[in-house]
Amino acid sequence: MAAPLAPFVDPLPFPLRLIAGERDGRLTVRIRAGVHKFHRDLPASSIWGFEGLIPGPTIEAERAHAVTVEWCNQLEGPFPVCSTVAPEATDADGVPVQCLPGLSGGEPDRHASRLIGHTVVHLHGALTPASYDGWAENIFAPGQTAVFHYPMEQRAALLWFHDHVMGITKLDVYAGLAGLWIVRDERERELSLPEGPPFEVPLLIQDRNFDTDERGRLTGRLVHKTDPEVMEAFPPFTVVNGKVWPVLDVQPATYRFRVLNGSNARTYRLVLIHDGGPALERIVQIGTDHGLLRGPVSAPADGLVLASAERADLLVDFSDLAPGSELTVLNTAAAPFDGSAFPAADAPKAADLAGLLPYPEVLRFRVAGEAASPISIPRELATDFDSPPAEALSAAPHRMIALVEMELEDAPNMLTMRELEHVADDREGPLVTVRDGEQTTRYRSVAAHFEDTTTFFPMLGRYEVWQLVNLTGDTHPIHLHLDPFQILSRRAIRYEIPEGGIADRNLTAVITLERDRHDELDHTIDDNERGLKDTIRVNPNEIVEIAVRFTTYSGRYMYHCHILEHEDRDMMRPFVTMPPELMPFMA
Ligand SMILES: [Cu+2]
Repeated sequence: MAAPLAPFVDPLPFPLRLIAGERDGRLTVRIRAGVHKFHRDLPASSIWGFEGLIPGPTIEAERAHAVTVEWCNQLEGPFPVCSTVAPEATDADGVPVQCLPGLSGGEPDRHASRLIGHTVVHLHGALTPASYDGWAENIFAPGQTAVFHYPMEQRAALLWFHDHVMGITKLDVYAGLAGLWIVRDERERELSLPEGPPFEVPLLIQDRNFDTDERGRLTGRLVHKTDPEVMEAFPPFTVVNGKVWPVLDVQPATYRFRVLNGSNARTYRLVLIHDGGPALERIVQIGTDHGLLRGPVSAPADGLVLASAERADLLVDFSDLAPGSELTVLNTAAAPFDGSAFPAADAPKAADLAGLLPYPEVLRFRVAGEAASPISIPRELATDFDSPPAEALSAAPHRMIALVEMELEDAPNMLTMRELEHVADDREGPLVTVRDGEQTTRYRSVAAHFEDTTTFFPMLGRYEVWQLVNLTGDTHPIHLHLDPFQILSRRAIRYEIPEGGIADRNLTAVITLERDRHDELDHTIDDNERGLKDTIRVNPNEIVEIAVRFTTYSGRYMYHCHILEHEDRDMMRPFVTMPPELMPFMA
């Protein structure tokens, strides 16, 4: 399908830098309406942004140097995004409407058009006291200010801050309320990694759609469009640092890319193409969500997968390339993503309307200018973490969470996370039965919706094992607030859910820990997932086990799917971290 915008004509913008150390750790960030040009040939778009910018400014902080941010809500309506549900999933030519600009016959959602700018800011990946974590219901109105204190007692990593308002995160983030936050530390400096421009380049990848006028021309007005069959928005235009399909001139040198998938729902599988074929060997990944891996790893053979909110710290070597060389980053992940493979060699043919991927283009690099010496990559990177000790895990409480999708008539499907409680063998009623070899364990569902009773009270300092079992057809990136975690296992399951087994709160299912014969996924853990993560992909027909140890701060936090349309409806739950001394007093 011919693109209505020319790719690779806008230079990649670098977000404005706000270096906390130059301002005594005290920052003021105004949250306000603005205008932004997403592409040379698009009219300016109305947006909401931190400092009125897309992306918001990148805040750079030092480990153990606290940062206080005064978040000043100066938003004002009208809400800049037209939100709509198209009446049909495809147009008269059979093209999925989500691949097309415009409203596709949908009515603008009148509730969305009346939003006036309530917000709350969450710093994703930060070890933050609960009162500054951006609880989804602690909303501040236009004219109100929140002063949040971030201790920054954490290792170097790429974090990001974004709106987190109950029920409308998908709209507020889509309107532009997102920015990057980099924590730096001495370990990274010992490794002589590039810091700042030109060789350290943040890449915030998102997808956006725009309205059209009566003649079919793009107007620049942001459109969040879903359809009766797909409740997530998968817009056709990939936007990097605020530009559709930009181009970056690079010197023949090694670059450090700090990559974040900040899309509402889309998962990317990024493949670097040079001379018509994959050039993944040029990429070395050194860090993940919470910073450095123990050692550098190669890109996965199919390409680098990043679901919403996942990050990658990459070194890419252009040092041997002649001026004029061009390399292109393509996305091969169909949407909604279900973990299916796609060979990197086929990336130039990845366009797939049925997979809501009309344009695989992401970004182009054009080699120009002076050669600089390549970086030698140390074999040992992080030295400050190990796998969770076996004795800690054997004593760890286990928590089982089932991800389920309930189909509804005349309303978008509802996704929930069912917290499951172990019950005795003679228990009757709607139960989840898990068969693992000879062992059978039964559970009942004790919570499903955000407002249901809190059932998770992790004790500070103690390891816990969380088991996330996916009973839906799509991959869900599950994010825990507060501390990072490590993945322990990813295993195939098969399951049966009887007719009516997914009720509003109850759940009936039989889960067997063995591969379904129709299941083609390999359920492996990628090398780049063996670091400190805060968001983990849980693929269909899969159970993922993670080990988490909450530290430092007691209070009420959230965990949720980071597909924003899922988080808003209703894949989010609270947990309360508790100091050990107070546990005996819990009823
Ligand atoms: Cu989800």
